[in-house]
Amino acid sequence: MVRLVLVGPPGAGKGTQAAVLGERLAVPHISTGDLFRANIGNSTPLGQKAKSYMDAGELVPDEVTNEMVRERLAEPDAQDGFLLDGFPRTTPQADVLGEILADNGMELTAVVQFDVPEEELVRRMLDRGRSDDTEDVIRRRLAVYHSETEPLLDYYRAKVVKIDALGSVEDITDRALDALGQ
Ligand code: B4P
Repeated sequence: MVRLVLVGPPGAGKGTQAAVLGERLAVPHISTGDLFRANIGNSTPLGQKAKSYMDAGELVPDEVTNEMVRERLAEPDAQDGFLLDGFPRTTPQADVLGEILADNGMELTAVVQFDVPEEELVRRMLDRGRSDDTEDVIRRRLAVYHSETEPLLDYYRAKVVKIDALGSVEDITDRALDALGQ
């Protein structure tokens, strides 16, 4: 049973790997980006709040994000492990995750850091072509990653497992499983 957090810049392939790793490790893949996009697709109040931030390459405010994750982690399938993809993205979010885990007597197994050069990130996102993958928005998301999310690598330093996330999807999965001893 594992409780993992994936951290990496936008376009690093967190969502791609999380889908595979979740299956291989038999834990639910919980993606805040996917949860927001599902809410936007269903025009829920939460989706309406998230949309303008995502379109601008900004983070959705912590109070909205934290509550959504708190509810998702309370569901039965998350009690025996999970893989968090895209959360936490700020140190206040990491504090909230710490509280949720402590309240339930849980601990993180590891934080997997995806290492990819910036020019490759931009190339992948432009190829992906999601609505928030325009050049200006990508630049803003990268800047937000450096200022808001990168500090998590220091916050979690004892738990960080860094993997080279360049190469085929299969090779990266193998590297991640190896690094995690799975
Ligand atoms: P996310 O949905 O988390 O998206 P991402 O970081 O851009 O992408 P990811 O790293 O998952 O890359 P992917 O696998 O798709 O976030 C979107 C937005 O949601 C944020 O900007 C923010 O506004 C909001 N949000 C989410 N979480 C939040 C939070 N906690 N707090 C506040 N706001 C939050 O891969 C990228 C592309 O590369 C794909 O096309 C893929 O096919 C390709 N690819 C993958 N692996 C590859 C490989 N090995 N080689 C070549 N291409 C590869």
